[in-house]
Amino acid sequence: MKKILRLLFIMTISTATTVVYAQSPVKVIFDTDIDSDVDDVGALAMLHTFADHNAVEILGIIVTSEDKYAPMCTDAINHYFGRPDIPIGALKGFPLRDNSKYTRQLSQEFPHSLTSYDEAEDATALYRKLLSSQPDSSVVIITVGHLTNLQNLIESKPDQHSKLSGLDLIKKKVKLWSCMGGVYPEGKEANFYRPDPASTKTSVEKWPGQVVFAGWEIGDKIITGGEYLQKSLPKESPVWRAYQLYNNFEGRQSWDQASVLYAISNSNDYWDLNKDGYVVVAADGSNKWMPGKNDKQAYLVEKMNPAEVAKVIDALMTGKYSSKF
Ligand SMILES: [Ca+2]
Repeated sequence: MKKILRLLFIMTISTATTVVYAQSPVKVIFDTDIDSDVDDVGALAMLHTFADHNAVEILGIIVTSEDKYAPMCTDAINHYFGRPDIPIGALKGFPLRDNSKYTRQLSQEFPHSLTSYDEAEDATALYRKLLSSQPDSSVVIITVGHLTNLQNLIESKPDQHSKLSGLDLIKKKVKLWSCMGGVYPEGKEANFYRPDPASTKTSVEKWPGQVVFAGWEIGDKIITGGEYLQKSLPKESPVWRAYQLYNNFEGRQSWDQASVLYAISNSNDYWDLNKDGYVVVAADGSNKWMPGKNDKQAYLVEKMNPAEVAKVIDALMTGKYSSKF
């Protein structure tokens, strides 16, 4: 009933104002290297806030990480936000490590269902299952880590979920790839070069649809997760706990949250888009924007003062929502 009232409220607002969400939620697959930095946790918290207000449907989460606790940490956050059934996929078949500042603790301190990394679904199979079950041109993929799993999707073959190749499945089902990666107009950024630069080259060069890059320089100026978050969230929140463990609320850059905000918000107030050109990725994962004709790629250009964007992101990370986002 609450959900219906919210929907009616949003629909009522939508007739009176111009900046509103589409009435149906954005269908999101979130591909994250949740382990090394804490902005992945902030980005996931934002998605749950959007989902609470029918602006997002989280179809699934792809964990692109070598951290043995990353899938359980993700599951714990989903449980906290009341979405314990979100499917989680992970890359399989390589040695795992344990050096995150927060994933082990979150998976030990907060309830979740997954009991091990291996229990997570195979990332490529999950990508294919999720995409094949959705309406055409309806899915937004947000990547905020390296691109190994996206490359595997692109190169995937027909399977029990779909007769289409990975590339054809993307062409049919995905309407936008929002990618936190690279530096614009040029530079070298971790999601692109570490640990799998070849996957960046493949993903960027073969991606058949629209992609918008949120470069390092965008999130780098947006500091969130400081005192405001510390005071706004209960200590029982895994988001609060992750930021405490990461740097005790000193504040942190918001690379990943920028990519989420761009993908979900209908507002043009935050950033401009540079659509004039395309990105070239070198073998070492460094990148350069080349002027020229390309109607599929764009990158975010600063528009609103980053301190103001930070307030918006901090609010969304702590569960506050208004239709103006
Ligand atoms: Ca990340």
